[in-house]
Amino acid sequence: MKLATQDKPFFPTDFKDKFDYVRGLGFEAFEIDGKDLVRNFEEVKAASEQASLPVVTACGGYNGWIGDFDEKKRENGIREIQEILKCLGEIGGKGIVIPAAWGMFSKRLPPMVPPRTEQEDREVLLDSLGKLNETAVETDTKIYLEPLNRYEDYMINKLQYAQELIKEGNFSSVEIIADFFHMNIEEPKMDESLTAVKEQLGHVHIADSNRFEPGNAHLDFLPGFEALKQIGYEGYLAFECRVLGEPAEERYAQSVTYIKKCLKEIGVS
Ligand code: LER
Ligand code: MN
Repeated sequence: MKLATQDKPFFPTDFKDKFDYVRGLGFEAFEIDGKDLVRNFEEVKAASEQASLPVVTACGGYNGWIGDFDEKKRENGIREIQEILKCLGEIGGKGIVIPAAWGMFSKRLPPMVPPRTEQEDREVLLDSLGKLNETAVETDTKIYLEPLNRYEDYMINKLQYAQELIKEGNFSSVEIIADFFHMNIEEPKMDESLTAVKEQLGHVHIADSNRFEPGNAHLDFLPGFEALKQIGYEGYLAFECRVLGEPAEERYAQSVTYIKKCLKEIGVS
């Protein structure tokens, strides 16, 4: 398992400096914002090569969700995700992380009742994923479908439901991304849930129980990491978190050390 990070406000802005800095922190790869990749493609490509830091995944950076209520926005989201996939494919990236719809609706917050039926939601998601699966095949990339917790999304909250959608659509290039922050809320036993989706698991996000850097709060990463080891997961653990306290640079470096220690404890380095 290898460590990757998303961008942070305290990283240098210039991509070459950013990637050197990220390497210096002990990461082996970068997860980029989709629009940063599309808008700065040549610069990102050159910097990634020079710093020997692969840009492996994209997350965010497009307008419109694959499960958007607004058809125009959904179409736009699909178009922009396709553009990001083309750029990722050109630099040897693995794929893009996409939830059904982040922050659009929650069944646990008023008004509680979404404007579509469950069956309609399912059809919309299958349609979007079908289109994106084709682009992923063409660009040799993957779509990493992300279950979010009940307050951030209402359509896909659990790994198992993402797995059902992938199987129903028979999508060869859609996989699951498991995010420890969301799993901590939605999965009764993270290790069992991870094991149950081992065939489809393609990517992982890590943060602690409070969405800040791993190691600052009360999430026990070991059972989940042990399950990942047991199922032979060899992909990335991408840090997706804010950083608590100052100086942020030091806190983040301590978090990398903490995760490496957890991996060592289960015999993975
Ligand atoms: C949002 O909480 C999240 O986990 C992101 O990865 C959204 O794609
Ligand atoms: Mn995530």
